[in-house]
Amino acid sequence: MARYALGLDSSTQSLTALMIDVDSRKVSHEKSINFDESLPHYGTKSGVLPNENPSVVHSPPLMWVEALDLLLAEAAEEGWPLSEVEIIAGSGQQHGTVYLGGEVTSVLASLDSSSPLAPQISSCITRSTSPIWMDSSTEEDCKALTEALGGEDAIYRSTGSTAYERFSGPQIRRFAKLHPQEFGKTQHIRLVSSFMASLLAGKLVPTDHGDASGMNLLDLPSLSWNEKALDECGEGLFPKLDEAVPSSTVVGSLSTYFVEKYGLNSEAKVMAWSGDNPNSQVGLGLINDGDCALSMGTSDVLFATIKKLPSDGGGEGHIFCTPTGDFMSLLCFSNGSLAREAVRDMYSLDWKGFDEAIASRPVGNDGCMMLPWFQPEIVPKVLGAGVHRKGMDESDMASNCRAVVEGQLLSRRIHAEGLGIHPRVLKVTGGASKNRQIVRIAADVFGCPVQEIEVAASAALGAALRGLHVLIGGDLEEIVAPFVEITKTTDPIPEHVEIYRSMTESYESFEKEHLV
Ligand code: ADP
Ligand code: XUL
Repeated sequence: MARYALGLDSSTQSLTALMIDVDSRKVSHEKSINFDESLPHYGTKSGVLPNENPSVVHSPPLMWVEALDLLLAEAAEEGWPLSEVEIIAGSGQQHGTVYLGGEVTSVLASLDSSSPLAPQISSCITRSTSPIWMDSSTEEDCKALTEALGGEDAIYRSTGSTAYERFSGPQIRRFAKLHPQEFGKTQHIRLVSSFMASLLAGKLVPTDHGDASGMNLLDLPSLSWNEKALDECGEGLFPKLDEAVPSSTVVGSLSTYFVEKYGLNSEAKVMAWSGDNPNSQVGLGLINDGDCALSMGTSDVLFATIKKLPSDGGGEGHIFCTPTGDFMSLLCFSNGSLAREAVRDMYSLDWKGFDEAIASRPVGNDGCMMLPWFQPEIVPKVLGAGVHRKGMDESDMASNCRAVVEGQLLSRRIHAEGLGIHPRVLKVTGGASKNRQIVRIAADVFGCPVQEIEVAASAALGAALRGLHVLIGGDLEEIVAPFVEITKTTDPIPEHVEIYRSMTESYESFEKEHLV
């Protein structure tokens, strides 16, 4: 009989399932359902509910519940060997919160497999919609929390991030202040990850350290809740949250609901779920200290595994606990592909034309530079969009094409180094990692080899790999390696590295000049 590890990923727009065959160590099955398309009755667009206030971004938690039923029903119908699944782990979009009444304990313990899941859970939900990571309505709450913890530096040192609007602590505070009655009825709060894991286990299960680090509530040095932060975000918050646990914790066995309904294995273990970024740390194979990846999608995200909490960091980016029991730094740059596209489109180019324009200019662009803040930037914090140029103007097509890419990558390196990240090798993924010029400049700016990697669903894969590791034990790096395919390596060219090193200081000053 074969054995399988199942990884699920409840993301903003979809729910994905991915199975690994334990013996062949290969991905055997994978499928996704898109919320808007498959569950149109919730009225979401790209997984979120329309709202006239653009800073309020919520999703219906029952949609995530129904998606779980639907995905497993489709997998069973397609003949997935669900009875041979030995472990289930998962991943959730980070920061989103689900609010539950006291009856959830008995409801979860007695789920009826002859009826659908969502209506059974519905009576337990005390806040009908869940704020998610795209919500930015909690500016006031962030200020109050920062003050309560003793300022920006103090909150960063304790929770790994300064107060962010989308983080769960400020979100909980806003709910407690605006809707004290509903908050009073709420006896349990879970993140998307721990809510979904609770459905599978048929009981409330704790949030893992990885996802709990996206709340501004967990004290990372001690891995326990920061009591001052809890007090500030809502009365009696501790029992509502429960203690957070290491991501490798097996939190229970599978609820009979899923065994009876979909023929899943009654012996299957349920692991703590984690956030999508901590799961991707495993799915991208960033296991060792300093392992680093740059994902160049809509935004550019730089992840690095670190064994020790940085003593300093200037409050930029986030530090999250990882499933491997280490930490990761995450820097999110909002001006990623959209900024590159904006420059490309300014000159009506396609990507080929954009590359030719870059190639026509010398490395270092003769000192021409751009701060490509086409929209507000997260790192460094720039609230008002604005593009700044040095040594060139907008009419110079080729210089602008080279300057946007060089500027972005210099900025990635400067801010990564600010967090103590000096990659030996940089893995790149995402749409823009297919671009030869961008990859060449990345290798020369970072002064290290750049490896292009092919991973489809890194969060679901990371979850399944966490499960596999618990099943078979051994060295995680060895287990993960065959799943992360390196398609090409680009080595740095020493003369180019030198040029970028000598440009760094002037780029940094240029950036500082325009930060208020
Ligand atoms: P996401 O996961 O955020 O949707 P993807 O990783 O799929 O993003 O990447 C999509 C982005 O990749 C697009 O916005 C596009 O600008 C960029 N992209 C695609 N091909 C190229 C290319 N040849 N050169 C540079 N950027 C590219
Ligand atoms: C990370 C973040 C996003 C969500 C998206 O801090 O907000 O990456 O996790 O799923």
